[in-house]
Amino acid sequence: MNRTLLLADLLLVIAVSACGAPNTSGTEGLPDSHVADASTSLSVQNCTPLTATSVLASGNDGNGPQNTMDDQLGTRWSNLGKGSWIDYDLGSLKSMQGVAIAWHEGNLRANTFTVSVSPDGMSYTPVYSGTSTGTTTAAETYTFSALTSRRLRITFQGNTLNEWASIAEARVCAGPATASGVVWKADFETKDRSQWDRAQMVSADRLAVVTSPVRQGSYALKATVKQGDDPINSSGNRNELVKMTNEPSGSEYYYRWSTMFAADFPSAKTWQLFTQWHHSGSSGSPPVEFYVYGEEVRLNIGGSPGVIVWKTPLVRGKWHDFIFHVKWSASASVGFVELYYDGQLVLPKRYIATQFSGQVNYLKVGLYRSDTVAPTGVVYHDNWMMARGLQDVL
Ligand SMILES: [Ca+2]
Ligand SMILES: [Ca+2]
Repeated sequence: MNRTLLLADLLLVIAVSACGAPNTSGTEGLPDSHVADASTSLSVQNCTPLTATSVLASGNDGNGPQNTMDDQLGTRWSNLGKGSWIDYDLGSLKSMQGVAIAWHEGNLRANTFTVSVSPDGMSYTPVYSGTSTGTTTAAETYTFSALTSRRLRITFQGNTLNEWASIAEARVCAGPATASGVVWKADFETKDRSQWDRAQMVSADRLAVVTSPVRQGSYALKATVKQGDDPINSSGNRNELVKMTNEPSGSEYYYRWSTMFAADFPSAKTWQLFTQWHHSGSSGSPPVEFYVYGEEVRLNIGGSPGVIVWKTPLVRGKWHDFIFHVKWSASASVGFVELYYDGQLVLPKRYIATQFSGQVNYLKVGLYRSDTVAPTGVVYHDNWMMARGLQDVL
């Protein structure tokens, strides 16, 4: 009797193990007849697969994450535990709109999971959550709204049989080709201000094209403001270049530029704008303002009072790279802003009104500040570009 029970126990253990029961060590089960033949290769439907340049996972049981990129359904990545993740790097920003996943033993258990994406490996945005059908070992395609990003992470939240995260193959699915094209460039390599529509300056030395420092090429802009500089008989002191961008309502653009604040840039508890999109009307604060206040760099959207959507400590004496993505609209549910600063996504897409109703905007770059600031202010600008696609400004 004892012997029979022992044998039954042993058989149970083998059976459970073969189906991939949870255990606290070792690998997930054994290869068995449920699994696709090792020679079965991946095919995906409703997905144009992108090739990842590398893959990482939160851990593995000896079945490493590379096994999800070998085209073979008989090899897999496995890791025990809810919260296990696998993360594909596409090597650069790409348009994507889904992920195809062939789950190990996907015909025996339904897997609950989430998908998130990241442009930089630091900030992740969830884009999908759901459960596999549990009816097939073939790849299933899960779609989300098209977006541009670099990394895609699948996070396992459990399945109907156990807590093994096991994926035979996975591919990020390409999104539709995104708009591209450079609309305008102002890198000062013409050695003058001719890439801009006009200048508001008290004298030519206030908006000088210089050979040092430069961020790109051989020339950059040095903008200087001294107390009392008021070339347009308006509020504040300024010397600014103007580009009549006149972005239509509903349009979407990427802007790239680099700015350096001089080592002696004034510290003042008031506004010192270095880039602004001014509304076509003449009065009131502009809808988009990049400015220094005290020892902070800030981005304010919506005029006065508006909303400070981003700020960072002011760092003088080095170039800072901006990539600013905007959908222009007077509607807070349509317009948005997104900002990369020094190569990092610092402001994920935030919906907000970026125009005033019935008005368009134009770009002003240089230095415009409160007339209460006494010390001379110097700021450098270079490498301006306005384009339709993120790939254009990278
Ligand atoms: Ca595989
Ligand atoms: Ca340049």
